[in-house]
Amino acid sequence: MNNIQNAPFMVDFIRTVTNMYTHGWDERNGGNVSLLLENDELYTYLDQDSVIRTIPTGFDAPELIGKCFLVTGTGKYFKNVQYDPENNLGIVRIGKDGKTAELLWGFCDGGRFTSEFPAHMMSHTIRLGIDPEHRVVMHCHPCNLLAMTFIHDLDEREFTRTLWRMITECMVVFPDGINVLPWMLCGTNEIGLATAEKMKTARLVVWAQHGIYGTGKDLDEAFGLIETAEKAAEVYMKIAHLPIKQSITDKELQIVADAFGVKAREGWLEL
Ligand code: 2HA
Ligand code: ZN
Repeated sequence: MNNIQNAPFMVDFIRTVTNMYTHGWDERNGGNVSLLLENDELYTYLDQDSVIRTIPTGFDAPELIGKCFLVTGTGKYFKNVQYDPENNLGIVRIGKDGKTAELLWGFCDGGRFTSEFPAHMMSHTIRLGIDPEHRVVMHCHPCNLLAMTFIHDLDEREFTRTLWRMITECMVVFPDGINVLPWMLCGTNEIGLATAEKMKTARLVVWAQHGIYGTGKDLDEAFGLIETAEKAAEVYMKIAHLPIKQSITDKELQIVADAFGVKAREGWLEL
């Protein structure tokens, strides 16, 4: 068996959550990430028959049976992951009943996966149905996006159009836009279902007064989506209270979309 701590997916995951921490997106135990692994690759590092323990998930995910995820632990701090991955992270496989997670590695102090596991697994299910290359669900608390949910209309079309206008390349990075959930209690199946529903039409979902979810085919893509949206929100928070002299028009946003070969969310530009 190869040493799992050297696995490319492990190295990439640890670098990513460390980077999220240093960006200030994950105070204390804030944030959570899950990465769908390739079983063939994973089983060169782990014995697939050695289940450390089973953990009930509290929901049913028949589409994910047999799939394995590297996921952050509940109550764990992103800042500590790089120093003790086996305690702060875990690899779980969704069991044959669709309702149990089989721990294959990690959570070595008896811990378990993130409290947002329902939102992660339900979002994986939806995104995989849309894009078979989908692999990552990422949640964090970036300051400017959060701040924006206090002062901006939460209508997702208006929220997105504001962000599209803040940096020319936003249209290229998230042409599908950003969906928005009103404030809801976190860590529940209800917010998981609501998040997954929003994932049907966008790879970014804001939780008002809480944070954001990003998804993608790899860790860089999910990170880059959040990074770009957060940068745009930062520009907005710097200018929202100032007189605006000029901006990017919807016509110009369409020119960007055409130039980069992307399609803006249907009906979201006023042309
Ligand atoms: O505790 O971010 O949403 C981790 C979270 C919950
Ligand atoms: Zn959170």
